Parts: sequence; C-alpha cells; structure tokens
Amino acid sequence: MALDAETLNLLLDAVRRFVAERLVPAEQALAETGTIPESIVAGMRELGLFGLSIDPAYGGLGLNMEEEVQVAMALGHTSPAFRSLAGTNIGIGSQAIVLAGTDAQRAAYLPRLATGELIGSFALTEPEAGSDAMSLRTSARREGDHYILNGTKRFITNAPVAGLFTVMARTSPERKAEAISCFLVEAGIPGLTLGKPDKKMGQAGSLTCDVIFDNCRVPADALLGGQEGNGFRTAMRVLDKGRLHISALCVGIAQRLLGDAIRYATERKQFGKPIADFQLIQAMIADSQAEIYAAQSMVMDAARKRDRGENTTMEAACCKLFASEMVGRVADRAVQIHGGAGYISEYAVERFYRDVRLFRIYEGTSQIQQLVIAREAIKAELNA
Ligand code: COS
Repeated sequence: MALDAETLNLLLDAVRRFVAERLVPAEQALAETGTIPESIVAGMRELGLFGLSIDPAYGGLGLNMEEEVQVAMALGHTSPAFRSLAGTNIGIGSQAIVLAGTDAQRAAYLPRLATGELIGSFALTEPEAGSDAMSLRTSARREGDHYILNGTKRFITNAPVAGLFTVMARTSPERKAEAISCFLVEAGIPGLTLGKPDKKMGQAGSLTCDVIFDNCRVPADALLGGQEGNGFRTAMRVLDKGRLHISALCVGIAQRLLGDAIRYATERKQFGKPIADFQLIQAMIADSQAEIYAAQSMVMDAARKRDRGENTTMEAACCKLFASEMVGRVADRAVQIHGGAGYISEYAVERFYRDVRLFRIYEGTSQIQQLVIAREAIKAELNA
C-alpha cells in the first residue's frame, strides 16, 4: 500500500521537524548519558515511527519500501542511536512476524510493536556464528507442547529493553536451511537472561547485549508460522529488507555530515578566506555530494523494485555495500574538512565518525554483501 503524496509529505515534514527540533539538540546529552529521554520516546511513538512498516490493520502506518526509505533518510540527520530504538520494530524485530507469522502471532504482537509499547529484538548472531549465520548452535528441542531453548545470542540490538525476541534456533543438527527454526520468545520468562550491556565504539544509547537461553521452556505456539524449518530463510528475507533501510539511513547521515562540513567550511577562514573557497576542500565536498547522490538513487531504485514485488536480494546487498562504505568516506572527509576541530568531541563529526563505523559491519559485513552480490550476479547470468 502506498500513501497519497500529500500524506507522505506531511509525514516526512513532521519527521524532519522532529529530528531538527527535538533530536539534534538532544544528541550531545545522548552521547554523554547513553539514555534516550522518555519525552523523546513519547514523541517517536506519537509520530508512529515504531509502526512505519506494520500494516494499518495492526495499527501501523503501512509504508511501502519507497516511503520507508525516505523516512529513514530523514531520521539519518541525527544520531543513529535515536533511530535504533524504533529501528528493530520497523525492521528486524517485527518483519519475521509480518512475513511468516500466523494470524494469531500477528494479532498478539504487531499492534504493540506498532505503538512501541513492545520493543522487538532479532536474535540471530552468536559468539561462534556471525557472518556464517547457518552455523548457529542455539538449539530448540521439542518436549510435549513446549520447546526447550539452549544457547547464547550475541550483540543483540535492543535486547536490554526488548519485550519480544525473534530467536533463530536449530531444530535439527544438519547444516541446511531447514534445520533452523524461528521462535517468538517473550522477555522475562524463566531460563532467559541478559548479559551486561556492551560498551561500544559509538552509537551510545543504542543498547546491545548477550541473550542467554538456559533450558528456557517456550510454548510450542511460539514457533514462527507454526512450522519448523523456516527460520533461516525468514532471517535472510528479513535482512534483505533491513539492508535497504540501513542503506537509506547511511544516505541521511551522509547528508547531515556533508551539511555540517559545508557550514564549517564557509565559516572557517584560513589564508584570509573561508576554506570553502579552496579547491582541495571543494573536491572533498564534490566527491561526497556525488557519492551521496549515487547511494540515494540506488536506494530509491531498489526500494521501488521491491515494492513492485521483484526479488531485491542483490540490489539490497549492493545498496548496503555502497551506502555503508560511502558514509564512512563522507564521515572521514567531514572530519578532514573540520581539521583539528573534527577530532574534538565538541563537534558532531567526531561522534558520527565513530557511529557510522558500525554500518559496514551489522546486518551483514561489506564482505558478506560482496559475497551475496557475486552469487546473485553469477546466478542471474547463468540463468539468463
Ligand atoms: N531470501 C530467501 N532465501 C534465501 C536468501 C534470501 N535472501 N538467502 C539465502 N536463502 C536461502 C537459499 O536460497 C538457500 O535455499 P536452498 O537450500 O533451497 O538452496 C538457503 O537459504 C541457504 O542459503 P545459502 O546456501 O546461501 O546459505 P549460506 O550458508 O551459504 O550463507 C549468507 C548465506 C552468507 C548469505 C548468510 O549466512 C548471511 O547473510 N550471512 C550474514 C548474516 C548477517 O547478516 N548477520 C548480521 C547479523 S543480523 S543483524
């Protein structure tokens, strides 16, 4: 479903205003305290951010991908930790249910995920299973009308505040997609504990920690879609969408960084004139602008393809690879244009430089994106 143009513009304006008026002024405090104030969470809920991608039948805004990426770009103009709180509900924390849940599972969780009352978290990665997702060891053993979960999940975004975990676990030992199932596990049940919050390089306020299952009994109806064996493919499909969202976020952050760099370059004077007058500074501005435009165009194109129902596994990986690497280069140039000031935490570019490093790693490293792109390209050529 697509919104009419006027409604979409109203939403985008509201998000841009919220970012500029409420989030940007709160960035420094977030970096220092690592806590998002309740008033801001309430504002995010009022805007409907938690339910962007959830069907209106369940209380969400039901944006299509082209619309969602535009909101993600707008959200990129501030610290990514703000987006991260709603981000799992928009993406990896809700989409398995959207894609493969039973009607009862959708009705039980999507309305509360859409409002942000419930935070969803995606538990795939493990200490020994990162890029090689299929090697995960967390096990789920059927016992009567329950499953018993054992294992540890690592770096799980929003786990410390999550009410619901989408957990990928092994229901049989072989290395094949069908050996992995997906469970919807509610926080607070016996046998589920959380590790200490991770101390990270950046994105203070975006919370991650281990999630540990120790003989954790979940009812059989927690099995996603009521079917064993669809966990791996569902996780991959969830990541296909998530990677587009993250790419859009990278575009938004790069726009913010370039804006900050240009403003600084027009104010800062050296050799008697603003440094923006120097062609070597202009080259960094130009390269950044061109790359942002390229990434933005890719993301919009891939989002439209996805909305047309086409398979965008390759396009999403191309976007994630290019946009996450691009925002790293733009952040680097933004620091360079700021000179010594760019190394000082008073300036936002120092913080963003650390924040954006994550985008080349999570939801699939750049190397995994390359692998997916090459596989898909070869497959397409051989099947042509
Ligand atoms: N959509 C639907 N199905 C998919 C899929 C996708 N995007 N990707 C893979 N599958 C299917 C395959 O078609 C295959 O099915 P068949 O067995 O019927 O052929 C099955 O899933 C297994 O896929 P594949 O053989 O490609 O598995 P691999 O173990 O080779 O690994 C990669 C695939 C590397 C792509 C996967 O492990 C991956 O994405 N790793 C990165 C994980 C990640 O992003 N982690 C970040 C943490 S989550 S925030």
